[in-house]
Amino acid sequence: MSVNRGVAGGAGAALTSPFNVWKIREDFPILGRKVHGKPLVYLDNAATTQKPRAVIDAVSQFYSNDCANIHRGVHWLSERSTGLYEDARVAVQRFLGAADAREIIFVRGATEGINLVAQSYGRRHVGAGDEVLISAMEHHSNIVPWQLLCEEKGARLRVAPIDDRGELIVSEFGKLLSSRTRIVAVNHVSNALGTVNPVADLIAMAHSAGAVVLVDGAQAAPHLPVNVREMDCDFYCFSGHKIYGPSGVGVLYGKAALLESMPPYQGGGDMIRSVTFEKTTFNDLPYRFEAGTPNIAGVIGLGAAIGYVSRTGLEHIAAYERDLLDYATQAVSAIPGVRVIGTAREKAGVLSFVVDGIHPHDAGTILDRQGIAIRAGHHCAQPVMERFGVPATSRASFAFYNTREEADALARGILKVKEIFA
Ligand code: 7TS
Repeated sequence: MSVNRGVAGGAGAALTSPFNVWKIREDFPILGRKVHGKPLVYLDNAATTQKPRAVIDAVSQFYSNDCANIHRGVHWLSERSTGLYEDARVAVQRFLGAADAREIIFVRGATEGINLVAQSYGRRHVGAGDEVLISAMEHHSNIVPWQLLCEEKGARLRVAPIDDRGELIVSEFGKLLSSRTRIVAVNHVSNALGTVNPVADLIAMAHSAGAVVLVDGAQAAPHLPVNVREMDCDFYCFSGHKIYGPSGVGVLYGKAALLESMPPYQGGGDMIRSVTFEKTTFNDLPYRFEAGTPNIAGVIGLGAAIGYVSRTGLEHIAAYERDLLDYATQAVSAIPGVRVIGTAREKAGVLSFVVDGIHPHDAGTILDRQGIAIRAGHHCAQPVMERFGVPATSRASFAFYNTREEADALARGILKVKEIFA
């Protein structure tokens, strides 16, 4: 008996999945609520995901029972909270397949992870005439930090183009690599198009040119199995709130040797070994990059989220979501006047589209009245919109608690939008 069935319907989705989506939905209290009197159909998961009871309870439990600052107390409670915080680091290390927990830095989110690398590694290693290479499908947070760096250093930002499907043109990417390339920064999955990039190939190419590679995994970590050692990236980042964890917390993975060689990003408590007015020496990894009191409850909640998705298994999640995305894409693209933006062969999670003659904001508003939450806009990827000649798209983005019935509701909702504007 489910309170979180949302849109009523059969077990079509469950039949194609090794796990039971209806059972999973029961773990997410919010999925049972109504919006405008209609069952919530939450399809804005690329913006943020909903939280399972395990995460809500972990955060609540911390504040109810275990709250103390970490790494500094001699008292029992502080040891306890430090233990919970460091357990989460080990959970993330295993989740990413990293060699060492010292390679896991807790940050505010993907955005801060990228800024940390730009400001610490970048300012030390990028000089006048050097180049930073990104792709044309990056989120603004993987564009602007590199622009700031290049401006400061007199370096040049190069951009690898994408084709009409929204796939990176790998040969062009290769041509833009040279001995001047210091850093390559690419997303693993595009938030606006859903494209999955062939990151292992790109990394191998970049390494041959002598560049280090940061992979922005904000839209990948929740949807695909990630192994940073197999991929051989130098840096990988993601946000807690997009992987069913709390907001205000995220992860930067970096190879230990690189992190060891990097100057501090921010100064403050916990990142030092000793301080005098003459000289400060810095702490070991990972603490050197975690100045000040971190988001302790957030980190513990993220650990719970990692545990939750790991129990379900990213392989199962990926397979289920791929089937669901294919199903939704077919249903939506069958509607006359609908154009899907982003038709890469490898996609994850995201269905961006435009409806002829209807602004995405209007479409989004009418869908909202039916309880369907999507995002309309440029998705913080304005260059992608420009590439496809649209000011904005409507974007439905999926999680493993979404169902085929919800995809059907989206398609019906779009028909209603067309009816209203006819
Ligand atoms: N990189 C990608 C690929 C993203 O999709 C996002 C957020 C970020 C970085 C930044 O993440 P943050 O948690 O630090 O803000 N993307 C979106 C989105 O698509 N809709 O809202 C936020």
